[in-house]
Amino acid sequence: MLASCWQLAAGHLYWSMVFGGWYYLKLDMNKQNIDYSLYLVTDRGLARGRSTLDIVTAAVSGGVTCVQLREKNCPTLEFIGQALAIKNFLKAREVPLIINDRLDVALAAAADGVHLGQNDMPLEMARRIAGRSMLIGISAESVQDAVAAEEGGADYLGVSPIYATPTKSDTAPPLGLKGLREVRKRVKIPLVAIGGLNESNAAEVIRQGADGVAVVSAIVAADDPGTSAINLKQIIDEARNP
Ligand code: TZP
Ligand code: MG
Repeated sequence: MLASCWQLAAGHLYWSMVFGGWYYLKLDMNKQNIDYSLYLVTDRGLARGRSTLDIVTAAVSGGVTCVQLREKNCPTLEFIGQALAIKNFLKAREVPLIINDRLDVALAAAADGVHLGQNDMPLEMARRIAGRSMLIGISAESVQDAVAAEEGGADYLGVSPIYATPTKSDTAPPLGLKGLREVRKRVKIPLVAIGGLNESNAAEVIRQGADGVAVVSAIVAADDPGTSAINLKQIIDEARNP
């Protein structure tokens, strides 16, 4: 009797370990399959009266592979409402939604990830709250930021700013291509370059080792965000596969 109880417990433990291992592997595989190549960051102030969902719709049909919803002055309820509507649109297209700054909003809207800056919630706390399956992206403004974020378990980096940009003025000094190359040498996790990027310089940041190009104004403020996304995607794809 005692022996069979023991066998039952051992069997249970065995299957929990097999299933648990498979589950964690699956989570990691999902996270490793993210395509960061053309990463859109929204900004309603630059959208020239067009809705964020309209911009996202055009941008995704043009080839945007990842969307970050960035709302700096928006009541929480409205932020969650936007996130849910955009998540609903992106889900069917298998494009991940990442929420800027607000882990609570990301969790409430079942977004795929959260993007945190150096003055936002610390990575370790965010990971504890968010769990393993949520993507956590960290803004790195130096090699030190990048190395610390990788060691702390970030899933990807936003390396910023590459060039000075009127879209965000409270940034560290621009890293330039040299700074980007240095970060690339020191970390293995995916990195997207951001700050002053557009059709004229997107190929260069890919050639310097970025996995993706993140843009705000080059798509959000464009006359035709869809065409802008098509052009950027083509430039990036060509630079990735020369
Ligand atoms: N983070 C670093 S630079 C930046 C952000 C959100 C703004 C980039 O905007 P743009 O218009 O693509 O230069
Ligand atoms: Mg932030």
